[in-house]
Amino acid sequence: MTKRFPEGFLWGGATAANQLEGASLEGGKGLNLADVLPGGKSRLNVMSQTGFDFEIDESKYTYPNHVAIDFYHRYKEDIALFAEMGFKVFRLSIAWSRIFPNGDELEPNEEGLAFYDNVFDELHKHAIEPLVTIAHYETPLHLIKEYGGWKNRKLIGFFERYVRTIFTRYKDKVKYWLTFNEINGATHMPLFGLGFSPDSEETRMQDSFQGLHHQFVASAMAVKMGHEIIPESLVGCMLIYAPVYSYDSNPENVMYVRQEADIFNFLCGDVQVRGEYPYFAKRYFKENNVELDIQEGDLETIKEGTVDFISFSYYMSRTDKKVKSPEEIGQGNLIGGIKNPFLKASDWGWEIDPVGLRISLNELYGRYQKPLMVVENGLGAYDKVEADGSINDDYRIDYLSEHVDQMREAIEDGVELIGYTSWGCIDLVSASSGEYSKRYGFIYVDKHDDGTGTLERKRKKSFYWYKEVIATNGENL
Ligand code: BGP
Repeated sequence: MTKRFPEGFLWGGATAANQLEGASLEGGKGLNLADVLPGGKSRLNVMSQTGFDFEIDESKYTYPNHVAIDFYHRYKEDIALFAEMGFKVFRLSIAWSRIFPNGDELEPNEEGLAFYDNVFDELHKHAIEPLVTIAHYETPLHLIKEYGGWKNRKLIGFFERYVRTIFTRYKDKVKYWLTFNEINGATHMPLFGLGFSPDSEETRMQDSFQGLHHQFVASAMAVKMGHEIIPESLVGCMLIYAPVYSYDSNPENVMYVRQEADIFNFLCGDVQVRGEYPYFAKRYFKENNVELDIQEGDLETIKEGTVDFISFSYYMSRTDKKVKSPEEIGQGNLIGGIKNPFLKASDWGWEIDPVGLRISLNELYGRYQKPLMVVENGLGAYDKVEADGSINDDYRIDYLSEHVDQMREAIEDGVELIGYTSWGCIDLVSASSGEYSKRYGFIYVDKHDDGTGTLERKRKKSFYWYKEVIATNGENL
C-alpha cells in the first residue's frame, strides 16, 4: 500500500527574523533581545544565568545576530532558491522592533512595514504562501529594560497595537499566522520567550507563569482580532513538543513522566486550544508557590480566542525517571531528561528519534482533534564544503527522510497533518548556541563562527533531495 500525503500538503521551510535578517539597526529597526545575546559558548552561559544585564559589550563578545545571513538585503535571491525547491509555504517571523523600534510607540515605522510588504510580494510572485510567526524570541529591548518583559501586564497592550498594525497592513498577503514561538519553553528558558532572566531561582516559576498568563491573554486576543480583520485567516499556537518516556515500568516513574508531560507539553496547549487552564494546573501551581494575578475578563478572552490549528517544533523526545543521580541529570537533551539507550544523538547531544514524531502527532491529535502542522524539525550538523564545492550532507537527508516517513505513518494513523516546514531551510544563526557552524539548511551560507565569510549561497545535496520530495508529494524519500 502506498502511503501518501494529502493533496495540497504545505511543504516548505522555517526561519525567524533575528536568526536570518541581520541589518539589526537598518531601516529604523530598534534593538531586540536577540541583538544583545552573544555568540558561541557565552550564549549558553547567559541563558542559564540569573540577572543577565542586556548590555552590548563588543570588547568581550561577538553578536552574530547583527549580521545573521543578511536576508534583509538578499531575500530575493533566497526566495528564488526556495521556489526552485518547490516550496509551497515559507515560515518567517516579523521582527517586532522593525515595526515598533521601542515597542511602546504609538505610530509604527513605515520602513519596517515596507520591508515585509516586499518580502510577502516576492513570495507570492513564486506562489509561496507566507506563514508568519508574530513573536519569535524577538521582544524589543526597550520593553525588556523599561518594563521587565512579559512579567509586566503592560506588554499585552503594546502587543495588541503591534498585532493590529500587522494584521491590518498584511491582510491581503498573509493567511497563516502563529502567535508565540514555542510558548511552553518559557519556564525552561524565560529569557527567550518572556524577555527576562529570573532574579533568582525562587522567583523563576512565579514570574514565568505570570508572564505566560499575559501571553495567553495576548495570544487569544490576537486570534480574535485575526478573525475580525482577516476573515479567512488561520491563527495557530506554536509549541515545542517532546514526548516524555518513562525510563522503565516502575509505576512511580510512569506517573512522574506523565506529570512532566502534562506540564511541559499540554498546559499551554490546553489553554490555547481548549480555552481554559487544565485540571492539573491547580495542584501544580500550589505546590510550586505560583499565584497568578488573573484579571477580570482574562478567562473570557482566553475562552473566546482559541486557535484554529496547532503547530509545533519537534527535535527530540525525552526519557526520564523520578529519582536521578547527579551524573544522569540533563544527560538526555537540551530540555532535560536522562540518556535513552535506544537513541543516537546529534553533535550537540540532541537525541534523534523519528518514531517520537509519530508519537507526538498522535498524542496531539488524540487530545485536540485539530489540524496539525510541524513547523520545525531538522538536524543541526557541521557541514564540509568539498574541493569541488559540493556539500554532501547525507546525514541530514537520512534524518529528514526518517522523520518525513513517520509523518506519513501518522497520516495513515488518521492524524490530520496539513504541513511541514523543516527548520533553518537556509543556514542561519543557532538560537541556543549563537553559532553559524550549527547548520540546518538545504542551502549553505558561507559565514563562520569567527565572523568571516562571503555570505555566498550554495545548494547542498539535501537541496536536490527535498526538491524531489516536494515534487512527488512525499513519495520519493
Ligand atoms: C527552536 C527555535 C528556533 C531554532 C531551533 C533550533 O527551539 O524555535 O529558533 O533555532 O530551535 O535550535 P538551535 O538553533 O538552538 O539549534
